Amino acid sequence: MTAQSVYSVCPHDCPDTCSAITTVEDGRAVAFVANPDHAITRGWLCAKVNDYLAHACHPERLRYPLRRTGHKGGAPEWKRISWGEAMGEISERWGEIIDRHGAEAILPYSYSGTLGLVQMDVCNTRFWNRLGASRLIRAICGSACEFAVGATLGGRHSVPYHHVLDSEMLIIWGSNPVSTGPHLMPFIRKAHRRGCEVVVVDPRRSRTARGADLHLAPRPGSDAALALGMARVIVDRGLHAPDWLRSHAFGWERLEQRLDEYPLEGVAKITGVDAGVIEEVAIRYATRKPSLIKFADGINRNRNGGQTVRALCALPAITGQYGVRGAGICYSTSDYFNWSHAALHHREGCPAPGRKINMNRLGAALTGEVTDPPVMSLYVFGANPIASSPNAALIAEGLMRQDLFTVVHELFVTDTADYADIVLPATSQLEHTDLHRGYGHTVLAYNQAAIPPLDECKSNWETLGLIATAMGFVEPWLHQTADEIIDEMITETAAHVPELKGINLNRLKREGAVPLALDDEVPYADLQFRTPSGKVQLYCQSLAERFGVDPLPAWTESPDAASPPSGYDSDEALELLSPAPHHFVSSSFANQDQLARREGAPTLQLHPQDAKSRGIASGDRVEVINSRGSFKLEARVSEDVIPGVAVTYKGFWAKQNGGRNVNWTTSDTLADLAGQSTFHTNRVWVNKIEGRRVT
Ligand SMILES: Nc1nc2c(c(=O)[nH]1)N[C@H]1C(S)=C(S)[C@@H](COP(=O)(O)OP(=O)(O)OC[C@H]3O[C@@H](n4cnc5c(=O)[nH]c(N)nc54)[C@H](O)[C@@H]3O)O[C@H]1N2
Ligand SMILES: Nc1nc2c(c(=O)[nH]1)N[C@H]1C(S)=C(S)[C@@H](COP(=O)(O)OP(=O)(O)OC[C@H]3O[C@@H](n4cnc5c(=O)[nH]c(N)nc54)[C@H](O)[C@@H]3O)O[C@H]1N2
Ligand SMILES: [Mo]
Repeated sequence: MTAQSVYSVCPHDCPDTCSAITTVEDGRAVAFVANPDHAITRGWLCAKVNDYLAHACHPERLRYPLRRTGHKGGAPEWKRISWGEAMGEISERWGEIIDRHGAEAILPYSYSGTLGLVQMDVCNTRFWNRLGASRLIRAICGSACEFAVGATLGGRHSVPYHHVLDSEMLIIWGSNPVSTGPHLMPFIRKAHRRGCEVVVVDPRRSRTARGADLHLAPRPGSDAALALGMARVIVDRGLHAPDWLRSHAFGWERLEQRLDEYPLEGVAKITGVDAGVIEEVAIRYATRKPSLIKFADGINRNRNGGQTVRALCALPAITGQYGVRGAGICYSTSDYFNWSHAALHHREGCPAPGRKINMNRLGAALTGEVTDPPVMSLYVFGANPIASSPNAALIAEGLMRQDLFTVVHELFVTDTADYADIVLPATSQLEHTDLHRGYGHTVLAYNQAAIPPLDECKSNWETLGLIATAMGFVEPWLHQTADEIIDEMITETAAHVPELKGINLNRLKREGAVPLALDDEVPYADLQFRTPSGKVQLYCQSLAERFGVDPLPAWTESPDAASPPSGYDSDEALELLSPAPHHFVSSSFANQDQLARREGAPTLQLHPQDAKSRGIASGDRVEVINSRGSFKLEARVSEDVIPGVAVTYKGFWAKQNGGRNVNWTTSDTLADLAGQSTFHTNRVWVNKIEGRRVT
């Protein structure tokens, strides 16, 4: 028996993108452990991925292509078919659809099952360009953040995790890294022990808030007012940096005037946070320098998410803290380099790019919002929209259409796969090759296929190659190996990204993880911002023109339009937040027994006041309902949430929880910027199931 070790990478949606080592014996993976030499992973894996073999070797992994024989939805019946039959049927159906409606009638839907360059980025682009299919606006997660940060600073260039060791104050604003980016935590804890003050801003007491010095719990969606109110305090006290602002910010005079609209008492009223506390935090933020603001994408998932993030990005400018080690913002490193667009897309000989469809409007798109041509086929891979996309009841309605041809490429028969006409079995990360870059750091990591694919599983890229062949597409860039793609992408990108110098496929294979040549850089140290003014763009005309938002950061009340179901009063509504669960990544892992046990059944957390007025006690079954839909779960009465707010976690599979989850209530209304999803702007009504109250 010979054991062999290969480099692996956690492919899941998390800023940490950990590097691991898989041990293989006789073609079987026997161990998956953290890479001790990776600067972020540092020899440990999170609760979700620690037992990755249980995920990859799950007894319910799909192993063969399936064709549905019974009804769509519910508990469909399946018949095993060969890959040849599956390819024949897909190419034939698509051929007919293209003849009748054009290729834009086909919509690929993918998101975050894997974040690999080959199995996600390249799979999102090349084949669909060649086909001329509709394109997906990928706005489910953080597009408002991306646009807001990009417009203000010129790109996403987060401070490296270890720079928090130099911070004197850290505000973790609407983020929960204990669960969502755990490899930042050892740095935060070390800084904290050394005396760095840690403040968490979150309407609920999250795991991260529990460990903070101070927890501010504003009303959901009121953070822009909070930030601008803090700015006003800072200016009133003369703690801002006028010289810095004059030299390095654009639009400060106008923003300074705008701050008149955010007096302390008014902001306290909007946010529900005590005026004295806001004042104290503002003063400390401006005086305990360097001070750092950490946020992730959770903060932007509400209707005014884009303007909220612009307000947060203004604070370091007002206090002159961009370009200072341990200060500024800690968000995403995604713009340290961008892959060569030409190599990613390979548009040679392709039809004109197809129309764009916002992924947050999937249900609407399938049920009449998109016409000329209507969507006649959906190809889902690396995503589970029935469980994870907003307004799932409408998505289910769309997927029930008898004339819609749905193909789902998956590792498991998910909630979404239940609606497929054809299900194709996908490889796990242990069975395919890929290249990954973190979005919380700047290390590239190579994932070598450790074991052969399980039975008839195929990777995303291999599957699209087979469909390309069946459709008669012979372009070589649709039929490269994963290594050829990685090699080409690095070589082409290195032509405009000097930080890739010295990094190539062979080195990645040999070393597993290779940092870009800028890991210790202080972002914006040269105070050059890639914005139109070259400065921090506090006033932004282009955003105003493109999205119709105020050119300055501003807070506007942007309530959910959900109307009360009959028998309920409007003022009985609660704001339902559905943040990230600790033991799943969105709906990935929620079908894994041990993790599901640790996470527990879904609960609805309610403040005692809201529970009392509804006659609800911990352990009661409750129904959560609004005009979009409803779902049922168990109540937990807790002071961890503020009055007027309820909390449950995203990610639970609908079919394992009575047929529906939180996304039966979430809204598909788009946010203020970039078509962003608005999961957290969700008005619901809550009712104990036995015995509806008599009103
Ligand atoms: N364990 C785990 N890790 C994950 C994920 C997962 O599902 N599970 N998902 C991954 C993905 S896809 C992403 S995008 C990231 C997200 O990473 P984060 O943004 O850190 O996570 P979220 O839980 O989405 O949101 C963070 C916090 O925002 C709070 N929040 C909601 N609305 C408001 C508001 O209006 N104001 C304020 N101040 N706070 C608010 C929520 O209560 C929550 O605690 O995490 C990634 N990591
Ligand atoms: N209520 C609520 N819902 C939310 C959010 C929220 O805050 N609240 N957050 C949203 C956010 S931030 C995000 S990013 C989205 C994520 O939404 P999705 O991207 O849909 O993520 P998952 O639900 O994890 O589904 C990913 C699927 O990909 C499959 N998969 C994994 N690897 C592969 C592969 O290599 N090939 C193929 N073909 N399949 C693979 C997995 O088995 C899994 O079923 O969820 C959103 N949903
Ligand atoms: Mo996300």
